[in-house]
Amino acid sequence: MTFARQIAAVATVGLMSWSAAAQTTWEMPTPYPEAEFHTKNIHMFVEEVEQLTGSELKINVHSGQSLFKHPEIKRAVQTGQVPIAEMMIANLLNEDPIFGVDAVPFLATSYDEAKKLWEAQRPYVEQRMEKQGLRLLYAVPWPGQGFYSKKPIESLDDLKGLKFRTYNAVTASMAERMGAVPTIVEAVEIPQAFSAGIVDAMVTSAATGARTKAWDFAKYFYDINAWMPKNMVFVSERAWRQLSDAEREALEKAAVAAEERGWQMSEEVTASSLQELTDGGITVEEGSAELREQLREIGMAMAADWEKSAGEDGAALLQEYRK
Ligand code: PCA
Repeated sequence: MTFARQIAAVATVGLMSWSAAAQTTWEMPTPYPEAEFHTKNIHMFVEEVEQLTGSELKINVHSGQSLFKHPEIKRAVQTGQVPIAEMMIANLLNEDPIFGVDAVPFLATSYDEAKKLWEAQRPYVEQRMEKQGLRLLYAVPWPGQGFYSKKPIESLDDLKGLKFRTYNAVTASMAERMGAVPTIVEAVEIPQAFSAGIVDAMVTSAATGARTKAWDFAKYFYDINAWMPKNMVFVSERAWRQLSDAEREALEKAAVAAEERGWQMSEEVTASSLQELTDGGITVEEGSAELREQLREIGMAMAADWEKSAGEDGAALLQEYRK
């Protein structure tokens, strides 16, 4: 063996041992803060993936919009800037109504109903993601949605003209139908939006109310429990294909576990967050019969609009859900 060949051989062996030990490190953005249960669940998911792959696949979580803003996240995955991310599914409603069925008020208001709705929705979401080079891993719901406000809300009259924090196009449309003035504000920006006087009321869950210390800027929580929107964790198909079979299996296994665990966490966090709100000094109410009736009417109008826009797939999805 010539000296040059020897060097080449050593280099090859070096490369081989390097690639055998090669680690893939993924960066993963989420819009939501570290303290939120969705993010805690993601950390457990990531740990399980690392453990199942013997640390071959590592995922660094970037919470609270620190890497990408919520509206940029899907594109960041599609364009290969990051291989994996979390976002709210219903934020894609403008792209396709199928993504927003879990934001239709009063369609699914318990965990059992939400689960049934997800079983009916899932294949359509997967299929639409697939067409865009994306792969769904798992989805987890937020606790039921309600309204926070500085002043008491007896009926929609009290919401007229109120500057109202919403988080996507569906909630903005709902706020408009209620006579309020919507402004989209991301969860991590809620406290500043209130202290800057940009909003005086908001829609969100007990969980996000507790995480943002809503008692610092609101007095009432109307626990309407009108819908349970979901977050999803998804990967780019291209990044997926670059993984080994073992790594893909690990991701799939950890995703199944994360989905199951996440649904449980969501339910548990509902109760503990309501307690935190009360302890913080928030008055938690179901809302007056008048308010609930008015909201139900708005919900029915929104459901009808959704059905109209969602076409055949929407009808099939609802039929499956109601079976
Ligand atoms: N928290 C998130 C989405 C829904 C929720 O409960 C938010 O308010 O942005």
